[in-house]
Amino acid sequence: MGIGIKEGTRVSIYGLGHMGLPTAALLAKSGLKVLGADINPQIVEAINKGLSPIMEPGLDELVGETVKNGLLSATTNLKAASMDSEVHMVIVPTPVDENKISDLKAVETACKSISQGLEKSDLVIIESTVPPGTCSHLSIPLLEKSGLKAGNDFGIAYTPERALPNNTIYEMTHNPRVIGGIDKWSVESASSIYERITSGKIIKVRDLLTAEMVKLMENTYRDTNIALANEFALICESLGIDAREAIRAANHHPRVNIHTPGPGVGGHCLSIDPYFLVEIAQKQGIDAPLIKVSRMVNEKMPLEVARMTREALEEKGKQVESSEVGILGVAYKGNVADARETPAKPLIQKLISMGAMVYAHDPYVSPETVKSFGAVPVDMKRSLECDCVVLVTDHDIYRQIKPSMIKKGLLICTRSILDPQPFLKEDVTFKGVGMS
Ligand code: SAJ
Repeated sequence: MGIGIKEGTRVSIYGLGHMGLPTAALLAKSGLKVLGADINPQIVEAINKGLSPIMEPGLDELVGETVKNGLLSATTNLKAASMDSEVHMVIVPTPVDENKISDLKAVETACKSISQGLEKSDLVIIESTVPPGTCSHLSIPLLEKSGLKAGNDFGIAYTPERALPNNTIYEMTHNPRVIGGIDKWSVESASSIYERITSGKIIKVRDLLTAEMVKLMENTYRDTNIALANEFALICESLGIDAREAIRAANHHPRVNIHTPGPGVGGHCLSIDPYFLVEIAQKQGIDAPLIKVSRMVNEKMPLEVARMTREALEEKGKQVESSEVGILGVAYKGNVADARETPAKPLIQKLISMGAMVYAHDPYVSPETVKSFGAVPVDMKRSLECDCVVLVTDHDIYRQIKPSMIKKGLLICTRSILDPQPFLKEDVTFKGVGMS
């Protein structure tokens, strides 16, 4: 069975989101004919007009160029996409449900559609983050409903996506790729695809299971280390230590890399992926206390910020019940428009439950999303006029905040983007995660 990835090889990509669309556009730019398949007609329509529905630097141009030259197009007909391609890539979201169990419905739908058009010598690549074992226990059985046998008739590889939102194009074209497959042919074929778009090293691991595990280790490593930084911050706050100063000093140690304390961990990845490991550990009869507790520490941070806000208002002789709180930033991290799993949401809801009137500004996130969290969407000036200003997201725009802009003299800064000194000199109360 031999599929040389040659000019004219047709690729279908299931899921045209933050990772799928950049991957599709980059593969089209490399000369492959790419058919994107998504269940959302608005996304498909925008792409076929040469527009990117995703806000990501450089993506609009890439989509426009590749749609114009006919190498990239999109459809809502997943079965047709499968029938019209030799390489099938699954890059769909894999959230967790209310019990923190993986919801793999999108992967199932994509694999069922692919099996309807799968042919001998085709290659299937799964990129979606999944619990280890998903390729073997879910994807392959669904793909084999085509009557073809994985490994004998078609290839399957797993390669986790690692591009950082807001720097996706650069990371996708430079980051190393980890690839595991059902057999050598699958790994080599998948490698020849990614070598077209990344100059990064291709790291081949022994099998699908190992590659699935690598992705979860990466993001769980970060989540647990952020939890450690947050726990340090709470201890430092109780002792009157500036945790950021202590962390900066500690990180001079050649083998120490303490992460940055913050208001909590958001995003579609770090706040979700660790639960996939907890899930598989439980299935294997193994406990995973560190991973679970780290998630609890990070999920508790928005409530700690609400506590800091209440305490700071009380020190000023005000009650949170009758105060206005101005939130700066609701996106899950700086300079992105993504508010998925953002810590701003539980923070806003907690402040409202305490009786505060909550206003929120974010230059990237829609007023509708802000309203859906329960806050009043306002401009930056209005947020800065509130009894207590809480900086939640490290958008660059907030680096220009001056003490005189904090009208009521109280700022809770949960990110390391402002130097406290100028505010303290101007009698602005400056508190924050890790700062007392
Ligand atoms: N955060 C902190 N302190 C830190 C670092 C981050 O509080 O020291 C917060 C951020 O503000 C944000 C959250 O954690 O709310 C996650 O931010 P992130 O930048 O660490 O992660 P993501 O979700 O934007 O992207 C991660 C990346 N994974 C790793 O860095 C190992 C990216 O490479 C992955 O592709 C992505 O998850 C994913 O797709 O899984």
